[in-house]
Amino acid sequence: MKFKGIIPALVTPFNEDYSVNYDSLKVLTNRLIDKGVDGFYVCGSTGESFLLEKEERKKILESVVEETAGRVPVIAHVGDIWADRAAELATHAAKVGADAVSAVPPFYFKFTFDEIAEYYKIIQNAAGLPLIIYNIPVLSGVSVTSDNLGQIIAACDVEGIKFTSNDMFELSKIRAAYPDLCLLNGFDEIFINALPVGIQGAIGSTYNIMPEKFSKILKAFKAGDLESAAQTQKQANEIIDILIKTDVKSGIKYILTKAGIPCGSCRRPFAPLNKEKTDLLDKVLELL
Ligand code: MN9
Repeated sequence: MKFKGIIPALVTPFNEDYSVNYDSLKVLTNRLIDKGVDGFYVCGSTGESFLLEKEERKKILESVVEETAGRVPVIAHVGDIWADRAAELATHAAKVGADAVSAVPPFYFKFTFDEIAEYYKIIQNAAGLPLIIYNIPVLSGVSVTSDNLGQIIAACDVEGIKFTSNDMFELSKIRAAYPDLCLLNGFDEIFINALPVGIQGAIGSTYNIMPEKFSKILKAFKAGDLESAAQTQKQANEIIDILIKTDVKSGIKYILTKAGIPCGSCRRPFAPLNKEKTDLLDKVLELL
């Protein structure tokens, strides 16, 4: 399988005026490749997709594809509430050389699953690339399950699913029902719990700052050294626990900025970090 291992959901670095900082994006891309990541997920939740202009989403993708230069696969998140905008982004992703497209289900209007299946078909037809469904019920309000996934699979060719949910029972049901599907875990804090279910890898935000910890967990798990895998996950989770208290994306941007890659703040209405939160994050800097 082409999509496997540790795949950072890239943050979108901003300048002080909230414009996209492409210089930082390039430095981050290279730094993560040097750290051994297995791919990139661009303009997802962590990348603040829905706080970006369509043209910015295109340019960010182009920048990552160009800088990556084929060293690892690039997955473009093209999801949108409007199928035609998602299709435009999907066509663009294929044109500029992304390796796959991914999309959250259309949200807000409580679309039927027939409509959701049609949406994925539209995206796939527009891209002609492998399609990875992005299941993140906590944010999208839509749950892709082993039951309704069949409807999407009947409508189009699904390569995989990014499964961002703590429901490991559901994940195992999807694994059992679709043995050939590429399963990518979404919540970094339960990476170790998803491994025995049979995932191929994981897409997550904290791999922007500590991908090596997760590569280590994966390696230890494959070698049968569960104790070491659990130990490393525990260390990572101490950090994630703090990040969740500060808003994960904002916290990661602060840490990257401290590490010499200016990332700015998340776009409004996300609030800039206050002193209480930066104090907490300074602790993370010591733990990393
Ligand atoms: O892409 C990320 N989920 C969200 C997946 O951004 C909502 C995760 O990496 C989480 O940020 C992380 C912390 O809960 O696991």
